[in-house]
Amino acid sequence: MLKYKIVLAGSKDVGKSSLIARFCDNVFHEKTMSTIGVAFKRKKVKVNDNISIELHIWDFGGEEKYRTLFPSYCNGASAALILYDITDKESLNDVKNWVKIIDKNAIEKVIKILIGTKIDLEDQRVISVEEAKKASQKFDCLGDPLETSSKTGENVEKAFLKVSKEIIKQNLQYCKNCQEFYIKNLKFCNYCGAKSELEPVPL
Ligand SMILES: Nc1nc2c(ncn2[C@@H]2O[C@H](COP(=O)(O)OP(=O)(O)OP(=O)(O)O)[C@@H](O)[C@H]2O)c(=O)[nH]1
Ligand SMILES: [Mg+2]
Repeated sequence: MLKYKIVLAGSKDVGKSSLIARFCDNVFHEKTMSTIGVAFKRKKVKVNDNISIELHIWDFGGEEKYRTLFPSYCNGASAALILYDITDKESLNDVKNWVKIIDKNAIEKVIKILIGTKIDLEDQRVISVEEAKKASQKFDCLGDPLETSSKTGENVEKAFLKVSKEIIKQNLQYCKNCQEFYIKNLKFCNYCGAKSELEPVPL
């Protein structure tokens, strides 16, 4: 099983740990403990009938005092989910700080995806979809931001599926000869030995 590291970033209380808890364990808690330092979870994602990957998900405490830990963990990450809370203006302003750290510390290009949280609190929304779209473009994140709710579960699976598909697109190729998936920079399929033709993975 191919394993990929992803990191979750974003201000304190945006809902990083809650998003992971909903995705990995299908639970939600109204009261949570702030993440102290770093936390880690694994989860298998079935992208389609032929391909599954294992995500190694790193969760960071959003409090200022833990930010010094974040740069070294960006190393080797295939993707970063950067979260903002649709009810908290400051959390979108903070996105630029996370992006700066990610871009500076990643050895290879990291896929960045902007994720809005807490859409069940629509009546308290202060960040418009348009505003978030602009931020996503400005910070070179993938596509439009996805808005989620860890409370209802809305779009949570979709967010991790989006990141998984993009990881596969960027890292794997498809062998027409034996229908296996293998690492992109290889010149020959490491299952059947056929010459690579740079076939994108059919997703
Ligand atoms: N209504 C609602 N509340 C949410 C949602 N996601 C998280 N929360 C609440 O927001 C608070 C903070 O959530 P956490 O997941 O602990 O936030 P965090 O980003 O991990 O915070 P730190 O670890 O301190 O950086 C908790 O009270 C959660 O219940 C959501 O989708 N909807
Ligand atoms: Mg947390």
